[in-house]
Amino acid sequence: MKEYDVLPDFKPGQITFQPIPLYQFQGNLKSEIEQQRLTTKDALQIFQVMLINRFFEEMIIDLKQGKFVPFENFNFIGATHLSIGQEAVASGVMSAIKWSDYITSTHRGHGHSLAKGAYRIFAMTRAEQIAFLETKDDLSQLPDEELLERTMKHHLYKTMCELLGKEDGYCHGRGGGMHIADFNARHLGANAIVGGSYAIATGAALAQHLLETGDIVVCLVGDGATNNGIAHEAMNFAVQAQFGKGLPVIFLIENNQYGMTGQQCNEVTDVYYLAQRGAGYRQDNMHAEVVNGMDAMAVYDAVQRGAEKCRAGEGPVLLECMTYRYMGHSLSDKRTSYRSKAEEEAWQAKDAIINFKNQLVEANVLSETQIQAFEEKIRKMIAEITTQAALAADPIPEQIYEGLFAETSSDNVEEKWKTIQLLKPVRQIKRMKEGQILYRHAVWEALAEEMVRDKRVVLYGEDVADYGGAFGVTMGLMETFGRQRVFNAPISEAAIVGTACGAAMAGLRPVAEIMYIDFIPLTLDQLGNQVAKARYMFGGKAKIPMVLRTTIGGGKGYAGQHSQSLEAIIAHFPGLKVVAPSTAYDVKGLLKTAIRDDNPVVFIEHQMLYADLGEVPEEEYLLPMGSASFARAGKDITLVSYSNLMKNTLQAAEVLAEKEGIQAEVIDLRTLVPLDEETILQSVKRTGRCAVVVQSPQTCSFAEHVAFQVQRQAFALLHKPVEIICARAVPPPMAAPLENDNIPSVQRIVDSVLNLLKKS
Ligand SMILES: Cc1ncc(C[n+]2csc(CCOP(=O)(O)OP(=O)(O)O)c2C)c(N)n1
Repeated sequence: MKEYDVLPDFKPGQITFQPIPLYQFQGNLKSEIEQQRLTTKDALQIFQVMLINRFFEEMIIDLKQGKFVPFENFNFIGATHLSIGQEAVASGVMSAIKWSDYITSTHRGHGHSLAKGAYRIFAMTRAEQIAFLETKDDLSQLPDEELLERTMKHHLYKTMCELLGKEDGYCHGRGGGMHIADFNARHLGANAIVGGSYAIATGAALAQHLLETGDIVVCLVGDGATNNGIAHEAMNFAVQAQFGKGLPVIFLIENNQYGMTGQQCNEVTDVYYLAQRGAGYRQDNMHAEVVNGMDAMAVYDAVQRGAEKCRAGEGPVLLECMTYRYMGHSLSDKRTSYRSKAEEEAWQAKDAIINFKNQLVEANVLSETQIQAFEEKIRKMIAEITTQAALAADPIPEQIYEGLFAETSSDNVEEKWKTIQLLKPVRQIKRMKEGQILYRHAVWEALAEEMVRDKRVVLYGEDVADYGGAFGVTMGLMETFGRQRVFNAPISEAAIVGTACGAAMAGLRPVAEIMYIDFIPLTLDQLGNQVAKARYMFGGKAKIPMVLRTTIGGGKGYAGQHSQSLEAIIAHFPGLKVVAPSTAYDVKGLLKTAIRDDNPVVFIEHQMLYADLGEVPEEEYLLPMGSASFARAGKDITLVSYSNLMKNTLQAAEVLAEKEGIQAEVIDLRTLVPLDEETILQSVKRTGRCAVVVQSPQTCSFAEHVAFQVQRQAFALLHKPVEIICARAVPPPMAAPLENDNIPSVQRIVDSVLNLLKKS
């Protein structure tokens, strides 16, 4: 039951918004040092990081244009987006947060990555620096300054290697410049899907909030990204009243005035300041500000204050840093068709680095000559690491699969993660005769057991709390584990999936729910481009222990948008495991395994299975993913199915045996990815015939995949091509006679098998 009643209240009044400050910072480096908000060491680090960013990217231009040739016939490839002009933002942000805070970044993210890594290094102990260097050299006697320099150089080398697609790169050449991540520095990844990181950052913030780490997340996005749907879903997710004042995340818009070429304020929106949008997300405004993004001090000031708010539990912050990209959108954009020289010159006159140099001199931190020497040293370092990176080893094709799946699971849960306090004792599900319980209760038991075992397991989705989910599966879990661990999500499917990804990468083991598989297309960027790729693309370093539970419908007259069987779309993305159990016993054992797995698992239940009874032992057990089961033995034909259609398939096998004397062997796939090809092939080798029964239309269905594998691997043993028994090529219709015709019935399976055997 909810804590609050929502009562009618029709008093006239007005909705008011708090003012959103513009460019409030009026200090400079000198004043910051005088007020002891910054040391000269801090100032030098900010400057160093800005120079690294600028010179590093100037080197990329030189490489592309052939002005710097590391070796003869060197060829620069890859999509590269430069942030020259925007250095004050990257440097200002990273200087204002702790190294243990997280960031997410964008396709224009070299600067973020270089800066986050640099600040990780500034915070490293000597031992950590030596470990980072991955060298056998004895560095114990190296003076601090030299060790630091060598560590920084290694960071630049690893970054350049990634841009050049080398094995030594941060992501082993799997991601490249647009998808660079550095988990040691808590950089959760750049994102080439504009806006794609909004929910990931929010999920990482959810993890910090629930685990009470005191760390925050900075979600760096471009101005263009703010117009993508996920921006809205994520910002609302982050401010939900059920999280108190909200999650510890700073949404930091790096407004360089253009998307690719779309102009932000006069063309593709009707707001002059994107920070204005913060007002709509919270009763008393999300704290929002517009900041001079050409001034590292102003960025530092705003981010530091924003971070303090987040750490104090005062919820998300929205900062819009006004800046400018000097170069084209990408290396191929000449930028002459959409913006004027006068505009470019006006921004260049505000150059962040020139501005900061003047401030360094004015504050007596460095002299002009010292600045020059400092610059030369960094340029030289970048030239050296570039040649080294260009000559570094490429990844080898024999290792192309490395990094796709984690081989680990949470086999041992540390004492500190065990659930000690429950609001209510865990309900005991009563066994019927022969130890049977409902499929729905088997899911419930798996969830409850895993939540007791590990308090990092949290459950959220639409209506899963008080109501127990649309199908009553999670009923009572909230009363036992509390709202912190079982909570309703807004109707924001993309954010549900994306936040689960971020939360999993940053410490939780979320079980998120998408009510119907029909809503998966709403999540496809998050599921297919983010969740599925985050481990491989980032060099096999991320662990994403999340389960996405969803359900298939059909058979209830719910028609086109609530009855589809879209598992093939999900199985298409390498990096996801996909499970679709058909019995109470399997669903419990597999769900527990999925929750413990360190990979993302899409767990498909079927609404027509929830009320089925099945034997489920009271003792704990796990079932391995990737293992099909023999549901019935036979010698004449192999029938392969999964999920609810296992019932019709088994009944059809029964009819075939009784009425026709045909012995069908029935295989329940249980897991679609990884697919247990071995078990199917074993059977087909005996029977020489195979039919696959699925609830989806044939084209690009999972059945086609199974059929292809069987034909490819057992062609010589087959008497006939594999048959696919499937739905018609129409959206699922509502009327009972049409729906009954659409979903493969027992009779249709029997007829298809007879037909197949007749033809043999
Ligand atoms: C979802 C999506 N749409 C379009 C693109 C193509 N694209 C790449 S970057 C970009 C502009 C993004 O603008 P903004 O978010 O302001 O970032 P900026 O490039 O200015 O740093 C576009 C349209 C994409 N990568 N992803």
